[in-house]
Amino acid sequence: MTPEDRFPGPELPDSGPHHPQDLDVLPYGSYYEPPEPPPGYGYDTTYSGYGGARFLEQHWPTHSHPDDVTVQMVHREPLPAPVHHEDRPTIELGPPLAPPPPEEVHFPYPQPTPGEAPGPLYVVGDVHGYLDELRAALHQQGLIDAEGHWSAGRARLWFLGDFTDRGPDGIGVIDLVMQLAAEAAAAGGYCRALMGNHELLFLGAAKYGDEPVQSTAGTASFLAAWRLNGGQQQDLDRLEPHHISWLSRLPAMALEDNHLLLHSDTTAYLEYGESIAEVNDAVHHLLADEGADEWWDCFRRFTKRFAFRGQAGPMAAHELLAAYGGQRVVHGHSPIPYLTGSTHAEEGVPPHIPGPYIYADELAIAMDGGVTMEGRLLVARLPLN
Ligand SMILES: [Mn+2]
Repeated sequence: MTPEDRFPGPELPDSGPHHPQDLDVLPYGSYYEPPEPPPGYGYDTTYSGYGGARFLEQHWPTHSHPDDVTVQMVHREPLPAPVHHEDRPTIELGPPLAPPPPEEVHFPYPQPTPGEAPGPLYVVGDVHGYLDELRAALHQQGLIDAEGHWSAGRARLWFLGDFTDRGPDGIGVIDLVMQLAAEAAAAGGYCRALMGNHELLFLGAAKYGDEPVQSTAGTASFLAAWRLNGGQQQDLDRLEPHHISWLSRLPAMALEDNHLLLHSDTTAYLEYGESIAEVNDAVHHLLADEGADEWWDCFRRFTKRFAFRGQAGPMAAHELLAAYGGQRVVHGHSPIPYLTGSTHAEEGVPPHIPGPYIYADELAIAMDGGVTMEGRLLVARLPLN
């Protein structure tokens, strides 16, 4: 039995009260295929082999001295202890921003001077319309001020995609990210974003609506699939042409400081190109020139997940790193409680998300803290040790 077997099946939007759907579903159950193992590697059917997987625990102290802020590696039961745990390295987080008044918040990044080295690198997991949580998490890391403006100078910030759906204010999230992109660029840093499968789904719902698309498992439509996966009508109502053109041009992947940034934990990227530029060009071309069936196929591929989990996981991560470069894959898309199999620990108890989850023989970092399932919206500074 795999964790997939425990997922609830697809539900119709009007099927009455039900638990929030946290994992994407494709109509007709076509999502529920087990992930394909890389050629030549046995498929791990039990998912019991979480060798070396670990969390990085993020502490948010209530006092405000930056030197006291550390991140400690912790090992959650029942995860096996990693081989090298004698040293408990600590890494510096950004400044603690617990609730001091705005004028007392001090930001570590001076305004740019010419020739200065690049600023620190941050990544943000799936936001899914949770604008308040996003503001809080960015403020906590010193990336925005109390008014929601970029305050991190030359810092580099990457969003890993999935801005809308399930949460209350997806358009507000997109507006904030677009605003920060402009402000960060003016300050000498940058704020950039990857395209997630929910961007494809949202754009598809806006462009193709109820138009039937050819799914491998039958007929579907973007609008129905979007609604099935948490699409919020108020987001669609507020979607404007400048949002669409911004979303349509997001890259699918990027390489920063030896981290391969992806939205989805899948090797399906390899089906779109042999280099990062090829993959991004292919997706842009597809969105600009292709029809609903090709969009759907792309959405379906980038909705796959769990490629880096289990015994074949490290090989899948290595395959992507060998093709595109980098030493670690950093992804969103699959909420950490699903990766660790801890979603059903106790009914009614929010999942415990201490921080980013490092797994697949340390080749992968999961950043989706499951904000849609009362987890946490994670913002982390890279590298994680
Ligand atoms: Mn996703």
